[in-house]
Amino acid sequence: MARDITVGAAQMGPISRGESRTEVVDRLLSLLETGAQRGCDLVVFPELTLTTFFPRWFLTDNVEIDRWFESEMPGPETKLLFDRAAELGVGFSLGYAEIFVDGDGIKHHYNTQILVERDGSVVGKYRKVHVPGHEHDEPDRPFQHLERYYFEPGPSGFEVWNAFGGVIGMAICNDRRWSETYRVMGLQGVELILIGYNTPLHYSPDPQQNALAGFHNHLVMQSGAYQNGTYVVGVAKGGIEEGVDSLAQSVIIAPSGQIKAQCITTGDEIAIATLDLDYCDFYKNTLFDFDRYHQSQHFGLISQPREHKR
Ligand code: CDT
Repeated sequence: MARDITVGAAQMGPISRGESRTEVVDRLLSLLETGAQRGCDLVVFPELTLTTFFPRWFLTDNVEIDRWFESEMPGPETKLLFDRAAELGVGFSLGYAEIFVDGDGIKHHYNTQILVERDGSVVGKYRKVHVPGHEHDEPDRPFQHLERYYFEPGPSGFEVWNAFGGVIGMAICNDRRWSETYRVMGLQGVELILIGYNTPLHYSPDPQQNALAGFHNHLVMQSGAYQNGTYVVGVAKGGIEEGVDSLAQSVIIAPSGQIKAQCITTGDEIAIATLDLDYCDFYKNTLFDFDRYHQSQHFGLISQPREHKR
């Protein structure tokens, strides 16, 4: 019997600097409702979904900085999303800026994504590992990308979770360009990787890459899917946000590397596909049978036994 899951890639259009969390959550609820009406089990939202992409501004006031972050999830404005998702029986994945205070009272700032089950419970949390951009104020750029100023890399690497009847992992934006992102999860038997992104169409360090942004976006996710026998869902915050044009082209990719569904606008839009997770085995048990063919002894990367292996 097929292990089907219907997934929605809930792309967001621009979010202005002045837009409140409540206004954004309204937009998320609308996408969630559409997803539910169209049979989704899981709706995936982009990176830093709840606000504008604030790392484009250099801020120095810690109180002002922390206003862009969530210290609890769900918080007062996001609880509505959790409650409605549980009522509808639809799970979701949400990217947001997280403040975490550790046992020693030290405050950490992460670029985070969570996976929420159909009953509203958080089953997994991932904190972005590959933090791109620059650490210092560079006001001469047309716009800044100060992720390395605001976020520290997540400490836990790439984990997977048993949820939605399959094995699910998460990655965030720049992570998708790195092959080890997929392989580390692939070796844990991942069947569905959820990736949110904010990708400006202008890349200051090397503008000749601008015209290739869409190509590179699909190239890395399609090859990551194929080389690890997994579905990949890539979800953008696209369109012109505060003067910065960002890539849309959200996609749902099969383990064959083929695109199963894609958004066609740069705004709020949901692309939906029903995925048979058992289809991963056509790749996991043949060309990419890691137990049989992967040369783990050379790389120190060991595969985990897979529950669903046939
Ligand atoms: N958000 C994010 O990770 N964006 C990067 C662009 C970085 S350019 C400085 C990406 O890889 O799409």
